[in-house]
Amino acid sequence: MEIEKYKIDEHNQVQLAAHKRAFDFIAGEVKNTADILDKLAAFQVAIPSWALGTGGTRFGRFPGGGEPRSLEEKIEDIGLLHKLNQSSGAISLHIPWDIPKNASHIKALAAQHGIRFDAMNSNTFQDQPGQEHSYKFGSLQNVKKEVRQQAIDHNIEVIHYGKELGSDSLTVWLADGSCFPGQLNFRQAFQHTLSGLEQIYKALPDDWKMFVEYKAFEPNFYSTTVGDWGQSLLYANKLGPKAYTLVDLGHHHPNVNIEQIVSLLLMEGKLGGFHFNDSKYGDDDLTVGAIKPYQLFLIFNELVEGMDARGMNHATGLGWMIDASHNVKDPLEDLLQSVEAIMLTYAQALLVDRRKLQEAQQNSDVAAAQEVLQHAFRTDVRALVAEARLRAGGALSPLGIYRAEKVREHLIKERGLKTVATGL
Ligand code: PSV
Ligand code: MN
Repeated sequence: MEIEKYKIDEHNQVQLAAHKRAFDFIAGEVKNTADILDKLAAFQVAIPSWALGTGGTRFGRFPGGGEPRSLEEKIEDIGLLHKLNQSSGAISLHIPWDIPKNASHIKALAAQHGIRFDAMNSNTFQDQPGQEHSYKFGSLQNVKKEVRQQAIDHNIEVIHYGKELGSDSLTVWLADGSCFPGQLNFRQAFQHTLSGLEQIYKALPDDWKMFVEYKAFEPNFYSTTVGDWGQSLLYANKLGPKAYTLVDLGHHHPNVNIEQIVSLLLMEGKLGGFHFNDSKYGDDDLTVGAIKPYQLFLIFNELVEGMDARGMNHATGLGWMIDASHNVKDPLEDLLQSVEAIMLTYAQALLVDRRKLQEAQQNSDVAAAQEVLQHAFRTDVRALVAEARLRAGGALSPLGIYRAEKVREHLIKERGLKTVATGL
């Protein structure tokens, strides 16, 4: 479904006066408004192709209808999100859920919507129909050479699809690990995995990056072969300069200090990709910022500080992606909320008075340091983010238009109530 630009303008018109009042106020408060608006406009978050359908749990799935039936329809959905918020100009594909049968057609369609191809994701955590060897006991770590080879070949095939689409990175997330003590020889599992990753790394084009994503647990519940940032960094360091660690917010044990991890990985030049979501207990796939907005702010604060220290471009220096798909919301509404939460938190991180913070740190003035951070976190930046969207041609209230224009109802009419998108 398409929302014409004039419709967006009409909706914006109704809210313009109130928005202007709020924007003038914040612009008067903030020193570097123009710079912040430019940075917000440049910042794009990739939407994963598997988040456009309703996610499920192992107990059930309750699809809301109108889900995209093909890769083309997924791109159309992201096109709609991007048109409204002007910050979702990228898609991250999962193979084999989204094999592009006609790459040039898919590429042209994405370009039409202003969407580029972000990291490609391989999948060796499920068995596909007709697949020769099972991944039940792992993929790259598997004790059987033929299983390992199959997983290597699959990743190389994913690179091939990515090259056709103009992507420049591969994310490898392995579900490999063990469920019971004694099931695995940890060193052998590590060595097998490393040698598989080395084969994949060799097939990587020169200008590509490889992201090694870690996860504390699930689907394995005793050990995970790439279980934390230390293990991921170990692989990335051994692989070489094109290999990086990827941080997914949902992949840590409770209360881990993720902002410190991010800071040190950036210092080492080894943070490559980032997956946004939120959680209360584990890998809960909840909307970004829905549970722990202050933690997200502290992480963003380190991202901005660490990237600036290395002279990195915020928009292009890391692969930014949402990685969530929950089972009770309209997925497109959920994604609009997630992107909004990311943009708000990024804006707050840009507000942090770095000079004052550094001064407080050098003086070990703990209270002053806290004041600096919480001042930025408690600033209402909604009008700043809305202004950046408005200037880029987007909507003052993306979710408001989505509802007013009854997008889901239209999608159900167009695609049917019983459609099920590929993905989890
Ligand atoms: C695994 O939990 C993960 O975070 C990886 O990024 C996967 O590619 C994605 O979720 C979807 O399964
Ligand atoms: Mn992830």
